[in-house]
Amino acid sequence: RTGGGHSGHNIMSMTDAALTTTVRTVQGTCHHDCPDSCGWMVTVEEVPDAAPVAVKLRGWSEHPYSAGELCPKVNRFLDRVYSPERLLHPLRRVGPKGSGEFEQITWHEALTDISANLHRVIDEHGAEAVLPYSDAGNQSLVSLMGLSGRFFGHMGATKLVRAICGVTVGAGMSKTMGSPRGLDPMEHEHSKLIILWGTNTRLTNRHLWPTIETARANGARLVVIDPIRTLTADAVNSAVGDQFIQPLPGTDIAMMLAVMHVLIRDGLTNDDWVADHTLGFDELRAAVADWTPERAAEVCSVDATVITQLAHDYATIRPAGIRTLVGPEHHENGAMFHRTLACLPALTGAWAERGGGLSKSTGAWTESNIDVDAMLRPDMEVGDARTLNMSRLGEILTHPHAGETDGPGIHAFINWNCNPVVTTPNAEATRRGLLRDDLFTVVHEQFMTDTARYADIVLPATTQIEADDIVLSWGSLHINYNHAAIDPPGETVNNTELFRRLAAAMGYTEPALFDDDDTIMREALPAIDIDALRSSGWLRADYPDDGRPFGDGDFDTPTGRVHLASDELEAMGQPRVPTYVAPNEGPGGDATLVAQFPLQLLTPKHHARFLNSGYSHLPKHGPAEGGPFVELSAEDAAHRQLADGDVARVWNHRGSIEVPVKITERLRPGVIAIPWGWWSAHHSDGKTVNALTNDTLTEWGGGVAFWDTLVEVGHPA
Ligand SMILES: Nc1nc2c(c(=O)[nH]1)N[C@H]1C(S)=C(S)[C@@H](COP(=O)(O)OP(=O)(O)OC[C@H]3O[C@@H](n4cnc5c(=O)[nH]c(N)nc54)[C@H](O)[C@@H]3O)O[C@H]1N2
Ligand SMILES: Nc1nc2c(c(=O)[nH]1)N[C@H]1C(S)=C(S)[C@@H](COP(=O)(O)OP(=O)(O)OC[C@H]3O[C@@H](n4cnc5c(=O)[nH]c(N)nc54)[C@H](O)[C@@H]3O)O[C@H]1N2
Ligand code: SF4
Ligand SMILES: [Mo]
Repeated sequence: RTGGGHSGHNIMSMTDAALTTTVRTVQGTCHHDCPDSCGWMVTVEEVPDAAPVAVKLRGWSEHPYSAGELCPKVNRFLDRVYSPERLLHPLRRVGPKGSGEFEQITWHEALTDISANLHRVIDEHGAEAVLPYSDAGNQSLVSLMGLSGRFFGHMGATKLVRAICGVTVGAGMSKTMGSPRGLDPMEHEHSKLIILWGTNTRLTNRHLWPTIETARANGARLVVIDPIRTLTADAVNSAVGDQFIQPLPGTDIAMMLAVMHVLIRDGLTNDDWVADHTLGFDELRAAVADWTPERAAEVCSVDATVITQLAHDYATIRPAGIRTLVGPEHHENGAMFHRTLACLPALTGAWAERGGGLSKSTGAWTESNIDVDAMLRPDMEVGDARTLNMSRLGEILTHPHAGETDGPGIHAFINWNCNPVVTTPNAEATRRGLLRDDLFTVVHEQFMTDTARYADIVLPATTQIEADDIVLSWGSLHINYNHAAIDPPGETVNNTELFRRLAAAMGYTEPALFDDDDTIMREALPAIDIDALRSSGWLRADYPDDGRPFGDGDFDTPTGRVHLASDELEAMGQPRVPTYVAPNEGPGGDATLVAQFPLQLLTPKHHARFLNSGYSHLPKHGPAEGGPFVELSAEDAAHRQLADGDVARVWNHRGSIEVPVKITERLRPGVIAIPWGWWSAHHSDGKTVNALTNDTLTEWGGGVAFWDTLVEVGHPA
């Protein structure tokens, strides 16, 4: 299925005979690392002899998912495009690292400097001393996966594990179901019970909310499970039987084990379905035998009666759909969270009914269209370069061997498409690393971010309305086109042009390093008619017509069954069956740490006007949200003689920051929260929340435990 034959370039009107202003609308798609991938329409005005100007950017009413609505961040996207703060030219550092003092240089000077430094580093330390570092700042296909893999593979640079977001969800779920394929979230329209388990839909995935509301209008009940009483939890209406359940962070697996205990104990499992489509039921039954609701209650701090009721509701209100997204993977046991969650629909046979099952990222459906090898060209890699995990950046940059490897330390850091000083855990270690005199740093950015301030060379990047691309959604089944609406301003280039220029400067000659964007799209999506996509604006990835991805009970594991017990996990040294292991940095974890730092810190996405770290610096975004603060319960505040508005110090063994206090009823005692996304300049002491967060990796899947962070709070010294 495709869109309504909408042309990307409609001449709308010709006005004013004297000036001949041409007005046209250009269809595009939001590139942000957000599940919604909204369609938009840009209005562009042209007068002769001047560059076209985008005058309006609004939701595209014909987009099947976003249906004409954007969000408080992107409604003001043109302020971002035309911001006076926008980087438009290459810059060279003239002050100390981090000072933000730069001079403008030409592209030729920048490329000469970069290639000289890269050749020097490679000669002195080997190519693995070069660390490419990027994420999904622009998650469009060409921007995200374009030529960078080929360029650094050909160089033999260290390879980056890009698993800070979402990968662990899939890794966990795959161990149970054989792949990360789940329910299309729009199928929740057919659910009669919807459990939002660790996702803040109304904030982070707002275009799914109408689907949830439709289901509720048809009588569906809503359960929200989150350690924070979020905006989404505020939608719970207990008068109609909705429920908000507030476990301690990192403890949900215990609750899931107790839910399974009750399902089995009270005869609520679908025994025929379990017999036909699962493997290891007896082992699972033994594993949950001791997990009474009373035992789980002690771990999660949720009443045993609530857990028992949840199990009964889950089995009896049907179809029952569980929705999760990324939040819960950010724990030391993050992969096991999703592996265990995926066992629940198997015990009740929820997959058999339309609207039943488990939805998460839809990436596995949309991205299955990508020919990854054609795009990344692993055949062009030289040597057998090591891989390093992006979430360990602080350790990598400060360690003489870049961490637990015997390879070289990092001497060149090439960063684009992300802002790690603000977004990676244990950020002060990253900052210390970036201050090293023997590290050469290049940042390709739209703005002078906290990370760019540490660069030796800053290169200017385009925005989404300045280059064609394709956006494969991870929140719906849509694959969307993005037409460039205006020319790249100043000397900005998109991510692929950056690597074409770098390849030429390095003296590389392999033709595949110079493919144009159109060629890359066609190579990457061989089964998709790119020309048709260009004119329709969107198409929908293949998905079963009856809405039930596993309606016939045939799963993606080698056995075709749901693995309640897993040989594969055992071979990895992990528990065969769902098991609760308390996070080291959490209640029930390291007793010394708990005694020193008794509070659990969450640092969530919180502000409607922010998208990760990308908007807090803009005048209509940051100031309108006030500023950073620490939220804590009245009980925790009183215990520390802190009152609303006081400046508090929040600290642990990694760092310390100062923020104003906000007393809240959204959090239970023992749990505090600081919103994330603010930059150093917004904090009085020049640090951000990630100065405090835990960079321990998840047990498998390569994710990171941001949200197992213990702290203490008090008055500043
Ligand atoms: N407005 C806005 N929207 C965004 C973003 C943004 O910055 N701003 N960022 C985008 C990105 S990159 C992503 S990945 C998505 C993420 O989308 P979500 O996964 O929905 O959002 P998160 O805030 O990461 O986490 C969701 C919830 O998980 C909860 N949580 C944390 N630990 C636990 C736990 O142990 N158990 C349970 N049950 N819940 C837990 C948090 O309190 C939070 O409310 O949002 C995207 N959308
Ligand atoms: N404490 C805490 N930390 C977190 C999280 C949390 O919830 N709490 N969430 C984590 C999650 S889920 C994620 S996904 C990460 C996000 O971490 P990042 O990916 O670092 O976050 P963004 O703010 O989305 O960074 C996007 C940057 O890319 C730039 N950019 C946009 N488009 C382009 C382009 O086309 N080219 C180039 N070169 N640059 C471009 C933007 O200007 C912006 O500065 O943060 C993680 N960090
Ligand atoms: S940030 Fe998300 S909600 Fe906002 S326009 Fe982009 S895709 Fe839509
Ligand atoms: Mo993310």
